[in-house]
Amino acid sequence: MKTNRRDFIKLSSLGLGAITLSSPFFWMKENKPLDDSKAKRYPTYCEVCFWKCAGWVYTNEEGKIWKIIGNEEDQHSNGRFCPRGTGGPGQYYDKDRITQPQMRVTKDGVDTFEPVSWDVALDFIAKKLHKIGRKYGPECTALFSHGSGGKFLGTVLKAFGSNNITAPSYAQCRGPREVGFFGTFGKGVGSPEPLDIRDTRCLVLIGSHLGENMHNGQVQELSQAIDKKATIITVDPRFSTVASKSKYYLPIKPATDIALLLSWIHVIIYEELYDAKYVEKYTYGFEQLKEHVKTFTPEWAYGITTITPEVIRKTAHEMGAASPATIIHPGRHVTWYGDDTQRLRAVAILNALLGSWGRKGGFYMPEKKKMKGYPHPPFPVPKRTWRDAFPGKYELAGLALASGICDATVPTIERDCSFKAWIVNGTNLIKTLPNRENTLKAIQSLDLLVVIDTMPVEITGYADVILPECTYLERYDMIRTAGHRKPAIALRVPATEPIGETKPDWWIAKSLAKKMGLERYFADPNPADNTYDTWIEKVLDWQLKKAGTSLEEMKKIGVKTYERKFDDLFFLPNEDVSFNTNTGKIELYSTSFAEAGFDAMPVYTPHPEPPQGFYRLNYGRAPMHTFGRTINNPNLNALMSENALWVNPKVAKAEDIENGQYVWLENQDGKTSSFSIKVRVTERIRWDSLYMVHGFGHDAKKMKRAHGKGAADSELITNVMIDPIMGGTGMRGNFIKILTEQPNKEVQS
Ligand SMILES: Nc1nc2c(c(=O)[nH]1)N[C@H]1C(S)=C(S)[C@@H](COP(=O)(O)OP(=O)(O)OC[C@H]3O[C@@H](n4cnc5c(=O)[nH]c(N)nc54)[C@H](O)[C@@H]3O)O[C@H]1N2
Ligand SMILES: Nc1nc2c(c(=O)[nH]1)N[C@H]1C(S)=C(S)[C@@H](COP(=O)(O)OP(=O)(O)OC[C@H]3O[C@@H](n4cnc5c(=O)[nH]c(N)nc54)[C@H](O)[C@@H]3O)O[C@H]1N2
Ligand code: SF4
Ligand SMILES: [Mo]
Repeated sequence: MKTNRRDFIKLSSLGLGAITLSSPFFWMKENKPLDDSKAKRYPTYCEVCFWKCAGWVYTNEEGKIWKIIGNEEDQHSNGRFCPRGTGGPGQYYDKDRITQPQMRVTKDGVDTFEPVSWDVALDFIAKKLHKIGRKYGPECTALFSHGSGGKFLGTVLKAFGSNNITAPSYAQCRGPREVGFFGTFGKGVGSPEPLDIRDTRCLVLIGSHLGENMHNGQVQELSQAIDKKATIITVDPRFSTVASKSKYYLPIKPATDIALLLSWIHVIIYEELYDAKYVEKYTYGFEQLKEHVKTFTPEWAYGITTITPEVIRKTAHEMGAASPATIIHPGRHVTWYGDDTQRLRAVAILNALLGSWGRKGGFYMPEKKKMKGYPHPPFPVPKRTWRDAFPGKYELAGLALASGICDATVPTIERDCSFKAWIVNGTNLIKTLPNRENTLKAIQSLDLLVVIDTMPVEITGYADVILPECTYLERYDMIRTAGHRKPAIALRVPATEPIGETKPDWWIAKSLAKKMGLERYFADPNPADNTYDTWIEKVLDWQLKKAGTSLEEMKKIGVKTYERKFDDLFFLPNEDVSFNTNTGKIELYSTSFAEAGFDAMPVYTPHPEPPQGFYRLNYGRAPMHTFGRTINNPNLNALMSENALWVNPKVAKAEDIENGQYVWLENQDGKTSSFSIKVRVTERIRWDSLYMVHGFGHDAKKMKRAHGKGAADSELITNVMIDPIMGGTGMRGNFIKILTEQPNKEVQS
């Protein structure tokens, strides 16, 4: 049997996933089968991040999880898991997991959690939701969900009469990108990003720190592109891993990217480096754009960005020479400074000028397999949605805003609809939403907070009811259908029994629906056999049969890849293409933005600079962790147990601090970090910023391995720069100073 260890190390040797696995994880050693041929394998897709790589979970003769590897058929993983995915089963083995439903009770005037049965917990939730529904309307309930199970709970909420369903992956992540690209191409980017990186000849990364951001297929393609000598241009105030692999590294002054992008557009237009035929055939507003960028010369941008005119011109020429096989990467976490939709418009415009949308080595047109949903009665039509809380605002937002629903939960005199109940599934809003004080204020005004999680994370501490979900290794889930070069589906089945009282989301949702009198929305394809616990198998089998396969077949293959319906991965030469915009063209001048009262073409506006003694708070990813969700995973914690504060040597000198010293942080609003963080003195960060990996500094005490380790960026993000176009929460306008003494000693435990 083949393991993926060789491939895993091969990736690492490029330095992109800068991590080595010195010895296999403990369960891989302990649970190795005596006879490998007796091992069983179960198809899954990984839930450690949102790339959702398909793979195989192997169990030994006793049914214990031995290892997890990629599925060779899968376009997301190409048969190889990233370090986080390989260590994913650590989540299953984590002794700190929540294993039983719990309810908040008051004993002797003190709130505490009491273990309860599922029956009691669901009964309480159902009654409370109905009470809230009768009093305020079902629209006053919301579901926050990030991860696979949201679909089932979403059905409960919609059946109840609310469509306030939201994920932080929009307004805290990729929302501005989707709106910026939609305003240009009439189509968002989507996930996985349809980038033909393996065949690109020039890749421009603007803050996308691929290699630390470990989205698997993309990192693999980046390795291929590097091997094929593609030009990599990295723009980042921090010398990221990929910056070290780049031909050009542009250490931009933070918050000035729009100026750089505009001057690149200037050079590409005025030095005629653009794809003239493509621009002529497919785009609208070229002359307006040309006029708009007339004065945005590299000399103008130099004064703003600190990138020299020579480098700006040279890199623009590289992009032009490789066109159309040039990708200006659209990034993913793009909620930086509040003008992010416009920055992403500029990125989209550059791609359009270089003719890379719909072209080999640029953006391909993904195809998705549509699965038929099992029929259910129509959902009631809600009388209100989250949008009613924001009249005339964020109208271009395509999805509900997690931060918006949070804001609208805090009662104000003007607002007649506040949210009264939240169901929070697989998102740790305390560490995820900016401005924690505001999140807590919202939570305090709720009548009901239900949290469904696998771990006792921060948000569980505020819940009225905590429901323990089993991990992805112990459950069935929806079919994964994300689009790719070819349409494909992937199946997840349980590889082992759920531990304790943990249950899968589908079961939780269906059981809650039953308690609420809404079970008809979870109809059984074969009620005669009366087996509640196999409902999901029956539904999946029904769906899969409609898609030309079956549950039985999918258990054997895990992934099924279909041929494309149309040969339209890329535009054909001279093909007539109609875009889903007002003009039917790629809009360099966005008519929809203009109609909505926004700039039709991006403009640069200066952002505040750190005051004396303060530095800009910058944050990002580490290859072996996903946000805060993996910090307590015994495997991944062993690879990195705390984050460090990246400090430029000049700053270290000025602040009189040294490498390895622990410090505390205080932001512009006087908010201090709860825990200390270790200093890492390095030239790899500009002197105007300090950098840390997001996700650390857990204050939840029950997460024993993670508690108190490192500092939390989210605690220090109190200034939120909201994007007026779509409500994204810009989080990089916070300034911090270094404290060598522990602040607020008396309140620390
Ligand atoms: N300060 C700051 N804030 C950020 C970011 C940042 O970099 N810095 N990044 C932003 C971005 S890009 C995003 S996408 C969001 C992500 O935000 P979140 O999705 O909230 O990320 P996590 O903090 O990892 O929370 C995931 C939660 O899901 C739980 N979980 C894991 N597996 C399962 C499961 O199978 N079932 C259930 N029910 N729960 C599970 C974990 O225990 C954890 O509590 O955060 C955004 N917010
Ligand atoms: N290992 C791992 N991989 C992940 C995740 C994870 O948690 N762990 N999360 C996934 C998710 S949901 C997302 S959204 C992505 C996020 O990954 P990306 O989209 O790549 O994230 P960003 O936060 O945009 O990028 C962080 C980089 O931006 C740089 N930066 C900061 N300020 C500026 C600036 O003003 N200008 C420029 N040009 N650069 C700047 C930082 O120095 C850092 O290198 O990662 C995904 N991949
Ligand atoms: S990229 Fe890694 S963590 Fe994310 S789904 Fe794939 S294997 Fe899992
Ligand atoms: Mo994200």
